[in-house]
Amino acid sequence: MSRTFFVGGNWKMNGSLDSSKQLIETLKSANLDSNTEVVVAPPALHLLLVKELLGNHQVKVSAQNAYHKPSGAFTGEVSVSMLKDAQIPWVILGHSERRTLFGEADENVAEKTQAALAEGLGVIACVGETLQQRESNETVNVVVRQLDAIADKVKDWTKVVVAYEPVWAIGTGKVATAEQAQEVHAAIRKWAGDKLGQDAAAKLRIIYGGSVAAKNCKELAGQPDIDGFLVGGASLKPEFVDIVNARL
Ligand code: G2H
Repeated sequence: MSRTFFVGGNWKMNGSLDSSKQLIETLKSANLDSNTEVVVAPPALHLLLVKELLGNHQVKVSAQNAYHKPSGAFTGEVSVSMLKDAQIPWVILGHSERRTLFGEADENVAEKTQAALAEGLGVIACVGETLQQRESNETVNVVVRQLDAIADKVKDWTKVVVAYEPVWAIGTGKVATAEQAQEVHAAIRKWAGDKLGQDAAAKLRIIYGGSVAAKNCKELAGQPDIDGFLVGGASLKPEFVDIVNARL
């Protein structure tokens, strides 16, 4: 089963209108592997600018979060319906920074995923364990619990990309080894086979996130169950192009 390689750039809460423009200019002038699906996720305030600058380019735009209710008294939130209205095709949900810093529980991530898919968006659904959980051999249990919560509400996973991001590897420079990542990706695919069926599991894209850089992406990309990356820090640098091209 060949799955289209998927690379997302999660810009997090970084940059300015000017630096966002520059990043898009760099991407537009680069030679990107045409077989890789690429999205960039700027801060919400910059989404429409980035979308307009990209036009019909291969690179598409993603939000970093959204709220599941369509509208109403939810100060500070942007809804999945608003993303649909603005033709933003992707949204990252359940990132560990949302879970840890903003108190999002498995249930919240699941209801957001359900709402985003109902609006026709693609979802990059993030899962991953903390260092303490890894050291107590709970990695697969944690990831399965996070995925089960989504699967309780979502039956069709065609437009879901699962991002496995071990929390201990995020922004720390401590990348999981290719073997560590592959082991968890294989466990996620096994979970998908049991829960969603073998066909859905074979088609499900499972991407890795956590200190991905030009220097480590090729080895990770060579693993059979690693279908791409969610990139934070390095997506703000020209080396993002090398990561997009990891399979070349
Ligand atoms: C993990 C990743 C992007 P970084 O959060 O989602 O960030 O590559 O900086 O570890």
